[in-house]
Amino acid sequence: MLRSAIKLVLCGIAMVIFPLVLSAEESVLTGPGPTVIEKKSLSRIDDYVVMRGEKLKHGLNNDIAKFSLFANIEGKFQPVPFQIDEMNPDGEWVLTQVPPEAKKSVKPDRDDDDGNLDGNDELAFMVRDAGDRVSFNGLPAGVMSIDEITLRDPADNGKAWVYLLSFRENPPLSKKDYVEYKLPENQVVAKNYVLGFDPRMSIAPSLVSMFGSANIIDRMKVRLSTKIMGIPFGFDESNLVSELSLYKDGPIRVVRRVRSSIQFTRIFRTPSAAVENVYYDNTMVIPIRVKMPISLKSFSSIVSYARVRGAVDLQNIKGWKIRLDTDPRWMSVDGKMDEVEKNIKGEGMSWFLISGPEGAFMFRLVLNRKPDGSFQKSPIQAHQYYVDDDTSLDPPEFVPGQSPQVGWLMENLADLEKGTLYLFPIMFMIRDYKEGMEKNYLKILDQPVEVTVN
Ligand SMILES: [Ca+2]
Ligand SMILES: [Ca+2]
Ligand SMILES: [Ca+2]
Ligand SMILES: [Ca+2]
Repeated sequence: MLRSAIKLVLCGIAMVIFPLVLSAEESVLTGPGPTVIEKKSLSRIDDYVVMRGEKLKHGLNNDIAKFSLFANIEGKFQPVPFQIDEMNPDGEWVLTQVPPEAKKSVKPDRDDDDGNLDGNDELAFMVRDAGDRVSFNGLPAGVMSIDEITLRDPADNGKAWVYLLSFRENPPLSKKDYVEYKLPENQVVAKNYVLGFDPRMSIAPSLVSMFGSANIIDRMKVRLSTKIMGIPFGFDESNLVSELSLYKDGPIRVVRRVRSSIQFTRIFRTPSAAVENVYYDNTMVIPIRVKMPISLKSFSSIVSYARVRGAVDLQNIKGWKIRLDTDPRWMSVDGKMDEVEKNIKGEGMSWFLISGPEGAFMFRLVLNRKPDGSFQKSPIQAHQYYVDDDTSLDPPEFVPGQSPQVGWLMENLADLEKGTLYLFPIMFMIRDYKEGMEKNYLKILDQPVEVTVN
């Protein structure tokens, strides 16, 4: 008797509380309702979009925890995945997550405003999540500010919109998460790929699986050869001592920082430098900034030449094919060099594409622009490195042979001037690849979606 009375009371309380909880969220969405004033016409789906806070008209300097991004999709104004990443006053990423092995040695980064959206902080989202343009008759309940973000494709004038809303409290958020950083496995798990890192070489992946394929990578190879005062001298990626530092795992991207130094001899090691890798659901970006403290050119009597090979040594892709942007012919991966492969034209190569049954992997190297897209003058000349030969050893390597190895030889490093040089390796994992689809991925950098804010 007593037990059923308690049950009844509990049910009653639950029935009162549940609608309250639900309506707290719902009221936001059903406020003085948005009405569609222009349908989405943007057809791009592969791009990530990154916008600096300084563009905002209304939400600048609000608490990041109070924001949500909305879009009108299929007749519903709803939260979509996004993230806001802080940058400190020096323009460095503010990374807030500490891997277990670094708990003792590193502290989470903080921005100088400690959690507000300021001018150099970045809003990131995927272009496919944008929707129709809507109008508001006044602010929806609980919303403190609205920034209307218009996306425009400069190629065909297609348009779409997202809305950055800041709330008094408890912003409703999308539950979608496109990419995840799994510790302790040390793997980035994204929609189109899985990347894993070997603790012996945490700067570069030792596992790359696309759309569920076997591991296609042996290792990344970075091999420098130079002559200093007439004496040949070199190092390879095994001279890099790297350790995972901080990271940030959001719904749109994972940012992972690795600190590396070069161990030249048993005793001599350079100071460590940080490199961040950025992972989206279909794209990886490694924005590299090289600060040259001196002009190598003025030391040409000491450093007579310097060349670096940056390439991926692959495995498990027999039967796949490869092409370079500088030559329309496809090369066959079969462990042997044929006439096409021996005579392939790769002068000035800026990307290559590896295509197999699971999809395609496109690797692009940008040498002539700064992170903001503006032009950068660089003395570096790049051309192809390509060897498809199971019997051609290239130690140090985990899997003997080059099956195949493809990438760049970068020349004229001895002509580098004093100053900052930007390098921009970017990789795309293309689902259901058909010839020509790479054009959509080239547009991400070459004709970026324009972003304006009202
Ligand atoms: Ca900032
Ligand atoms: Ca900030
Ligand atoms: Ca071949
Ligand atoms: Ca190998």
